[in-house]
Amino acid sequence: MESLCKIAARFVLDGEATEVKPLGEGFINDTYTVALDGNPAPRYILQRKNHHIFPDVPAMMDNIDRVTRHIKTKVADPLRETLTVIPTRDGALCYHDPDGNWWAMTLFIPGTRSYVRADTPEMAFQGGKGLGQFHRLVSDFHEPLAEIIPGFHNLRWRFRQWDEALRRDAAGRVKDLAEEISWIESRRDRILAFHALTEDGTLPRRVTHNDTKISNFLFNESDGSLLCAIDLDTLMSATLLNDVGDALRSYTNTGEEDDRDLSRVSMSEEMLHAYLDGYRSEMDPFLTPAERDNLAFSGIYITFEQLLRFLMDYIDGDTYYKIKYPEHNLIRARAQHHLLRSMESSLR
Ligand code: ADP
Ligand code: GN1
Ligand code: MG
Repeated sequence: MESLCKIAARFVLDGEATEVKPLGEGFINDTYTVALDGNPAPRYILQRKNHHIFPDVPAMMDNIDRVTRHIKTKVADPLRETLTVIPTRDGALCYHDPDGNWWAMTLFIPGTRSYVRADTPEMAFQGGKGLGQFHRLVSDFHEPLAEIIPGFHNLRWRFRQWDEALRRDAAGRVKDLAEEISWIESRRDRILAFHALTEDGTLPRRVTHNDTKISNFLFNESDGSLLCAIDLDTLMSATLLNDVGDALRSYTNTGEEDDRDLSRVSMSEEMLHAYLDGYRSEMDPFLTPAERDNLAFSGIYITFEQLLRFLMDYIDGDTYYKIKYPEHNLIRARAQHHLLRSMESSLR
C-alpha cells in the first residue's frame, strides 16, 4: 500500500503531510489525523472508507459534500459548525488507491472533544439540542440523496437479512443461541408494527444522519456545548426518529455498549428526559404529532435493531463490525438486550 503520507498528499493540503496517526475506535472505517510541515498539531482527518460496507464511496462523499455546503450557508462559523470536505488534487471528493482502497479527507476541527458516553444530564441536554439543530439545518435541503446503505434502519429489511442469516448459519453458532434468538423473535410483531408507520407515511421522511451515537458529535472544549455532527457517511432520507432513537441508545446507557458487566447497563431516565428536553427545545414546533408521540419509543426501536445487528453479525461469523475478541459481537448483543429490557420497563 502507498504510505499514509503519500495518500494524504493526493489531497489539496495547506503544506506537506509529515505525520499521519491513527485516531478513534470506529467499528467501520479507519481514521487518522494528518499534521503538516513537522508541526504536530492535527490539521486534517484522513479516512479509509470501508468499501465493503459503503459500496459507492463517491456517491457517499457527494452526499456529504452537498449537505455540508448547505449547512455552511446557514451557520456563523462554517469551518467549525460542520465538516469540510477536502478534494483531491484531481478535483474528486475521494481517492481510489491502486490497491482498491477508498480515502477521504476533511478538516480537523480543533478545540473539540468527543465522548463515548454522556457523563451528566447537561451533556445529554446539549446532545439533544445539537441533534435538533442538525435536523433544523438540513430540513430545507431538498435535493435527492443517494441511498448509501439501502434499508439501513428498515426493520422489515433487517428481519429478511436475519431470517437468511439463521438459515445460512455460516459460523455454526445458531444451535447455541436459542435464548438470544428468542429475544429477537418475541419482539418481531411489535417492532414491525412500529416500522409500518414509516411505510404508510405516518412518519415523514426527512434528511437524517442515521448514526447518531455520542461519539459521532463534537463538543466544544471551552464550554461543553455541542458543536456539530460528524461521521456523516450514512446521511440519507428517513424518519428522524431513527436519529433520536440511536442517540437515546447511546446517551441514556449507564454502562458501555459492549459491557460484560450487565449490572452496569441500564437506561437512565434522567438522561432520557434531559436528551429529549434538549431535542424538543430546538425541534418541537417542527415535529408532527406522530413524531412527537414516538420520540421515546424510538430508543426501543433502534436499540432492538442494534441488538439484532450485533447478534446477526455474530451468527454470520463476524463479517461486518470490527471485533476485539472472538465473542465481542455476542457480548455487544447481550449488553444491548439488557439496555432494551431496561427501556421497555421504564417506557411501558
Ligand atoms: P468512524 O467512522 O471510524 O467512527 P468518525 O468520523 O466517527 O470515524 O471519527 C472518529 C473520531 O475521530 C470521532 O469520534 C472524533 O473524536 C474524531 N474526529 C473525526 N472527525 C473529526 C474532525 N473533523 N475534527 C476533529 N475530530 C474528528
Ligand atoms: C457503526 O461507524 P460507527 O462506529 O460510527 C455502525 C452503526 C452502529 C454503530 C454501533 C455504517 O458506527 O450503524 O450503530 O457502529 N455504522 C454503520 O456502535 O453500520
Ligand atoms: Mg464514528
